[in-house]
Amino acid sequence: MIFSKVALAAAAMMASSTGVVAKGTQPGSSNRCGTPHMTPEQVHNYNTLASQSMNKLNALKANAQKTGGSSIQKVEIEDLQEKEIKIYVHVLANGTKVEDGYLEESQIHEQISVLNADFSSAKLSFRLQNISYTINSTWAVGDDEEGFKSHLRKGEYTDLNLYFPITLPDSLLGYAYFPVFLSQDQAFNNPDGTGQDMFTLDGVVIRSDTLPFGTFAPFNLGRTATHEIGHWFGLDHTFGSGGCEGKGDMISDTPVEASPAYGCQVGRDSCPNQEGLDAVHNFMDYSDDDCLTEFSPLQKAYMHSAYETYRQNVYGVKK
Ligand SMILES: *[C@@H]1O[C@H](CO)[C@@H](O)[C@H](O)[C@H]1NC(C)=O
Ligand SMILES: *[C@@H]1O[C@H](CO)[C@@H](O)[C@H](O)[C@H]1NC(C)=O
Ligand SMILES: *[C@@H]1O[C@H](CO)[C@@H](O)[C@H](O)[C@H]1NC(C)=O
Ligand SMILES: [Ca+2]
Ligand SMILES: [Ca+2]
Ligand SMILES: [Zn+2]
Repeated sequence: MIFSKVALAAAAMMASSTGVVAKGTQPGSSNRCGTPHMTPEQVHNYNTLASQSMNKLNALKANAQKTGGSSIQKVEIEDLQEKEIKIYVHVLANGTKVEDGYLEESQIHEQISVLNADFSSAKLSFRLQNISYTINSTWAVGDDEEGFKSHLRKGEYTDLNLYFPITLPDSLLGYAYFPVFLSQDQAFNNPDGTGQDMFTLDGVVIRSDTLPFGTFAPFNLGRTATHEIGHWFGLDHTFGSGGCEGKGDMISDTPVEASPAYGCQVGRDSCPNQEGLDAVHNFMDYSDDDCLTEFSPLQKAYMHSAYETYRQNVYGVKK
């Protein structure tokens, strides 16, 4: 497996229609997310990028302290250049009734509002470009991923496509793809026109009942989208690939966490020998929607770096 799919699962192992299997989940356990492990190459690239973001942030902090002015929080915000991301929404329904997954536009606007609120402190905002509605009983249950994406994907690699089927295979809540060096990966992975087209697959797929006012409590406040879009911006889970040793999520201001936190376990300390309590309120953990409230300063800086590096500098690929 070259490319990992980032998946948010209610339970069980997942195998997507493209044959990508996310590892790290245990069958039968209640896992909010069927996490991929990044490929060794991705870990290397992402780790380098995270160090660069951190150095930049530290330099700014040092400078701010010298000039005696702003607080760390303020510097971090001031440093980031506001980015507006275009969103294309694709509703995959089984008919034209609400119970067929034919979402009301107001519910989609509410989801975009949640995203704008959750990402505002990161200086990232979202603008809804268009909504498409497709009635297809296969796509409405999240099957034939390559089929619906090759029909529906819009915009450039800088733009975010959100697909809302009624449900997903294997009890998934959603999944996304980490950004990649697009032209490089296509050349590598697709030498004779076979393999995955990472431009087409790029985007986020989410069960539509996880949207605000959806029925999938306690995951119905729209935070599945926030979490998955965090992956789309290159963030790993706060617990990385698990355990108290190793690189974790490669983000130095999130405490090392041994395993996902569920519910809202405030005060949890899964790695007592490592500094800090688990970041159970972090959008990149697995807590219930109403417990997820924040990104860390370095995660915010990192999302900008990854977006600039992977999404705004695509050479030789124009679709
Ligand atoms: C889709 O609609 C058909 C009837 O039109 C129905 O038999 C089927 O159960 C529906 N599927 C879902 C997932 O709602
Ligand atoms: C919006 O999407 C619909 C459905 O796919 C399409 O017919 C329409 O042309 C799109 N409009 C814009 C402005 O992209
Ligand atoms: C509906 O999905 C099927 C199966 O993926 C696909 O073959 C078909 O073209 C789709 N229909 C439409 C109208 O897009
Ligand atoms: Ca960390
Ligand atoms: Ca700890
Ligand atoms: Zn995830």
